Amino acid sequence: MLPRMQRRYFVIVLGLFFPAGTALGSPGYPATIASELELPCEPACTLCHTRATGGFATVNTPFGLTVRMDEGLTCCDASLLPGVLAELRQNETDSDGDGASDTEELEALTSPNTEGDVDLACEAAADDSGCSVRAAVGAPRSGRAALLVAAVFVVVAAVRRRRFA
Ligand SMILES: [Ca+2]
Repeated sequence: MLPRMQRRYFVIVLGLFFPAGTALGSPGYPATIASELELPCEPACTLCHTRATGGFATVNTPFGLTVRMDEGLTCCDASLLPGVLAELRQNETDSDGDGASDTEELEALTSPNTEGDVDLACEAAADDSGCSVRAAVGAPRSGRAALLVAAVFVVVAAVRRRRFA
């Protein structure tokens, strides 16, 4: 068990890397949807998220609310998506209420969030991260690495100062 002071520094360091509201994980949600429904591109994060970069607490589009509230899909486990998509297909779920089911719309590359034949925002795969990951690692990786090094120095300095005080 870390002494109280060291625990405090440890929590501070964790906070630097994982600020409040950061969701980790969800790799491959867009890719899984594309592969399960045999789409030629990956749906943009805005299929489920209200922000183009995705992220925690932004799954509030009609389709996002369906998969989150009705199907119980949460962060970070893309292996759940095939079952969710199968259930949406079986139930002919229609999140935007336009008469075309969500899976029909996705397969036709139209948005299940907007009535009518509005094009689905779909993009070539840029990486295999999920929308939550994209938001969580918004800072350049080199910047995060520099932050890690700085944080380690702060903790080491604090522990040494305490030890030799
Ligand atoms: Ca629809």
